Amino acid sequence: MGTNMQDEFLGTIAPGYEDSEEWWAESVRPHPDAPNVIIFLLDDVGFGQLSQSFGGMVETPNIDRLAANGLRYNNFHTTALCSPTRASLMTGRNPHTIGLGSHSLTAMGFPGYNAIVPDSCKTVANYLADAGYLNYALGKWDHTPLYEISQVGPFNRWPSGEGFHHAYCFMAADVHQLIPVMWDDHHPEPYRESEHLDIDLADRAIDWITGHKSLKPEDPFMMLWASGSMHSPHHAPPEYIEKYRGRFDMGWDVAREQILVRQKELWIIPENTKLTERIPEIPAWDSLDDEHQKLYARQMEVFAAQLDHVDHQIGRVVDTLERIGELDNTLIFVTADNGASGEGGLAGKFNETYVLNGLQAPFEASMRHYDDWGNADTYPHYHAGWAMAGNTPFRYIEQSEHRGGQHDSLVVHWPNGIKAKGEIREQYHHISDIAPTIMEAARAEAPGAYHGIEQLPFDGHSMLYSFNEGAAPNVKERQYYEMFGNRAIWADGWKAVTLHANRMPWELNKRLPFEHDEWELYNVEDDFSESTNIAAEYPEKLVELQEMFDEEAWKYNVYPLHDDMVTRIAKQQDRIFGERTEYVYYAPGAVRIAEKASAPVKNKSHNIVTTVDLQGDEEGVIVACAA
Ligand SMILES: [Ca+2]
Repeated sequence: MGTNMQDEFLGTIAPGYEDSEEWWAESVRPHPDAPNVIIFLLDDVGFGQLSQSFGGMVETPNIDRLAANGLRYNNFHTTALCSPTRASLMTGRNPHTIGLGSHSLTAMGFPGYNAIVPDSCKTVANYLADAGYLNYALGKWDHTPLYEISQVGPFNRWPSGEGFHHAYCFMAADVHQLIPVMWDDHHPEPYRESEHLDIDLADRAIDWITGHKSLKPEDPFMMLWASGSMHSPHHAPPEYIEKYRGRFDMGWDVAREQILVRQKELWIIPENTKLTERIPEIPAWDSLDDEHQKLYARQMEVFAAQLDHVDHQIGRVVDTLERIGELDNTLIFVTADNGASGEGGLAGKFNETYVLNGLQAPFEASMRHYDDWGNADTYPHYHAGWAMAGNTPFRYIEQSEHRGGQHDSLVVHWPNGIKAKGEIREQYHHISDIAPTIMEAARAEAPGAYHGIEQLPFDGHSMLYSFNEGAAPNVKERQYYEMFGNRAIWADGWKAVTLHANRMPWELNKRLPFEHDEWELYNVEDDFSESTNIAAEYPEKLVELQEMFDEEAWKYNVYPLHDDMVTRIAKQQDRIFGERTEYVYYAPGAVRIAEKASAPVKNKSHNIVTTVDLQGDEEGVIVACAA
């Protein structure tokens, strides 16, 4: 790490050793007070779900313990989707600045959307590596273009290219938690069964942390611990599922009311916060018959079980830090990448891949999996009604730029750097603010140039000022948002927002001209939940904010807007393979070739030819195509 260049040799060299003088470059050392850093990043977890310390209904004693001994930020925002949030988290820039305005799956050949993070925007891990940190990535890594995910890379956009020295990851939006498909650094791990991937991730984190502090006790590390929980598939050990049996029979409407009460009791939301109206597309719980209520309650029981379980795994890592005396010197963040996900649609799904094909799973098909919901034979997602409840008190869900999609809970724990215990912070912050915060905590400067390439400054602002100054005013002045045409701008306590085409996340094919979108206006200073649209009362304010959005959109590569997601996905593959029509795969090396890196066979005629050398009694699949 960080050794100086040999061409600065300051000793002397003569033909003989006796007349020469040795000289050693000094290694770059981290600041003696630089903390370890761990980001526990959960997936698709709503503001009202992350922990009981934010009013959630699931037992999360370990996250609660960190909250009680640290800070809770109640005005923290993400990008409303996995890929952009994760890239913004790593780089400290707005997602469109770095080509990740949307998911890398839906990339387009424009600077805001090409899914190619420019070399002028290296990550906090890159910078910390040069400042003497060792960096570890675990779990979900979801912003590498899928066609670059194979043994032959390129690896610039893998964890290794983004500054992580070791990685044990699944390079996708989600993974089977019980039969995980993992990459061990650049190597595909053989298929295997797991008791639960979150256990493996905690085990690996504990191995790495204890090894690191045994071998280099003085050197800090940074770890991204990005569980696939609570993204679909919802998988949990049976004893955890059993624990939650019957706890959600009240349904999502009553759940929202109960969460709201707890949030107010905890002072997590202002006393005058109004519960937003139920999303009209989602049925009232009381309108459902017993059979539907039974299945949908079960879906939430499994979700709760998995959240409880991942909290336990976070606790194992935290306990290890405590055991080796590193907990006080570790800056810990716990948050999620976006609000709760409604991609389960209006029935939930025993198999998530329905949604990827724009389909709803028939209720009867899901009901057949009632007993095994959450085990290895299912790949389930819950009804969008539970996502709505998870985002209490906000409106809408993941992908929307209303607060339901992008307002997330954040816990920060760092006894050496934060005096307060259990306090709430209300300053407005964004996922791009975490990287600058880490740099400031590490007492490291973001470099003007990285390995000879000039760096753009962070778009984000460090949050460190607020650690010990609870009443400090906002340092952010404005923040734009855009996701699949959903747009918003926050500035000085106001927010203008539009849900493009009124599209729900389970409606993949819905399109509409952008000029038809209706913008709403909220005074979020007084109306925390965005419950009362006051666009008609303040038309000039709305225009002012729309113009500000336009200004930010040009500044940060948000244009052009394009809402045809199906075509965007398909064009990616056409572009990658061009005119190539023949693909030959050789045994034994051609393994783990992901769909986007393999021969494109969808929507086109094709032949598959294979040579099978049979010995006699073999059985098995020769070719399979899973939808
Ligand atoms: Ca997500």
